[in-house]
Amino acid sequence: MAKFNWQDPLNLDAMLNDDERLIRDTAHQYCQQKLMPRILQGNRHEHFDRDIMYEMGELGLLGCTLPQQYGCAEVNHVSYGLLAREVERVDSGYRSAMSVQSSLVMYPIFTFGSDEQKQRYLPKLASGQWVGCFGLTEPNSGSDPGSMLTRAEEVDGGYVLNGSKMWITNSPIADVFVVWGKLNGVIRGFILEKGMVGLSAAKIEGKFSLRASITGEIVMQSVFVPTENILPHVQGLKGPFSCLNKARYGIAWGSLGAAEFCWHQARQYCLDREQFSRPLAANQLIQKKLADMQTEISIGLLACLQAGRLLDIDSLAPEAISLIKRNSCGKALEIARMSRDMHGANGISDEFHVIRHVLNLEAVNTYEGTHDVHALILGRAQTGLSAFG
Ligand code: TGC
Ligand code: FAD
Repeated sequence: MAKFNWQDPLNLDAMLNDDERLIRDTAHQYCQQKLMPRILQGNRHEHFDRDIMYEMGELGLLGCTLPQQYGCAEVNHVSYGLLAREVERVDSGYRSAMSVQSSLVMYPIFTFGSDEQKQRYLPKLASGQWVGCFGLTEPNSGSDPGSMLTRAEEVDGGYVLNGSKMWITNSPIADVFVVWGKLNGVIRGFILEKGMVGLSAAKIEGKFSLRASITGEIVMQSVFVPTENILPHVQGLKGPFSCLNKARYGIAWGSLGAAEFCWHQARQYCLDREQFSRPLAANQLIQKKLADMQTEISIGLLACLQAGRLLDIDSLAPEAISLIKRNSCGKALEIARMSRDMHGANGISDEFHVIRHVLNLEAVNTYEGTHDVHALILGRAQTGLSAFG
C-alpha cells in the first residue's frame, strides 16, 4: 500500500522533473536562510531591503522565464510558479517585488518592446541592478482600468504624459516605470525612467498589509518621454492584461505557499500546546481544520501545476488564470485566518508570523483583480453576459 505523505498527499513532487525540483529546493534554501531572518523587522518597520533585488537577480529569480540572452534563467512556467511559492512562503511582499519585476516590467518589455528597449532594460532588470514598477491603477480607476485618465500627447520627438497612478508596488525605489496611458483615446505602454522631469513617486505610508513591500504613487506632470520609449508592439487593454495573466498565474502559486506556511505552523502549534491536559491537536475540531487546510492546499497546488503545464505549451486561457488566482487567494486567506485563530493570543503576535500572512493575503486577494472581479470574469465566460456594467 502506498504510504501517505501528509505534507504532499497527492504527490505533487512526483509530477515535477529533476530541474524543477532543483529550482524549488534552491529557492527554498535561499528564502529560508536569507529572507526569513529579515522579514520580522522588515514588516515591523515597513522596510524593503533593496539588496533583495540583487540577490534575486544573482539567483536567476527575476524574469526567470525569459531568454538567457538577456541574462535570464529561461526556465519554464512551472518553475516560475514553484519559485513564487517558496518566496511567498516567507512573505507576499517579497513575492510582489519579484513578480512585478518579472511579469509586469520585464515581460511587457520583452513581448511588446523594440530590440533597443530589450537590450537597454532587460539585462539590468534581470540582475536586479534596476528595479521596475508597473503603473495601471489610478485613484479613480482600479477594477476598471479602461476608465484611466492618464493621457499622452504627441509632440516633437516624443510624447508628453500627464496623470497619476496609485497603489504601485516598488514605485518609490523604481528606476524603470512601465506606465499605461491613452494616446488619441487608445491605451499604450510607455517606459519612463527615474529622473525624468515632472515624474515623482511618493511612498504610501501606513499600510497594514504587505508592509515589507514598498508601495507608492506615480505622478506625471508634463513628463516628456522620447519616441523610442513607447512600447511599439501593443495597443489597447490587452497590453496590460497580458502582463497580468503572467503575474496572476504566479500569485496563484505564491498565495498557496503562504497558506502552506500557515497550515504547517498551525499543526506544529497545536501539537505542542496543551489545554485541558492534552495537545490541542488531539481535538476533533482542530483536526478538521487541519484536514481542510491540507485538502484545499493540495488540490489548489495541483490546479496550479496543471495551469503551468498548459502555460508552457501556450494553451492556458486567461479565464483559467482567473479561476486559479481567485481560488488560491481566497482559500489562502481563509486558511491564514483559521491558523491565526488556532494560535489563540499568540496568533496576533508578529513573532508567530501568521497574522502577517493574514494581513498580506487581504491585499493579495484584492490586487491583480479582486476576488469578485475574477468571479465576474468567470461568470461572463460561462453565460456570455457581462456583469461589469
Ligand atoms: P474587456 O472588454 O474584457 O477587454 C478589453 C480588451 O482586453 C482584452 N483582454 C485580455 N487580453 C489578454 N489577457 C486578458 N486576461 C484579457 N482580458 C481582456 C480583451 O480581449 C479586449 O481586447 P480587444 O482587442 O477586443 O480590445 O475589458 P473590460 O474593460 O470589460 O475589463 C473588465 C475586467 C474586469 C476583466 C478587467 O478590467 C480587469 O481584469 N480588471 C481588474 C484590474 C486589475 O487586475 N488590475 C491590476 C493592476 S496591477 C496590480 O494589481 C499589480 S499588484 C502587483 C504585486 O504587487 O504583486
Ligand atoms: P475597486 O475597483 O474600487 O473595488 C472596490 C470593491 O468593489 C472590490 O470589492 C471589488 O471587487 C468591487 N467591485 C468593483 N467593480 C465591481 C463590479 N462591477 N461588480 C461587483 N463588485 C465590484 N496596481 C497597479 O497598477 N500596479 C501595482 O503595482 C499595484 N500594486 C498594488 C499593491 C498593493 C499593496 C495594493 C493594495 C494594490 C496594488 N495595485 C496595483 C492596485 C490593485 O490592482 C487594485 O487595488 C485592484 O485592482 C482593485 O482596485 P481598487 O482598489 O480601485 O478597488
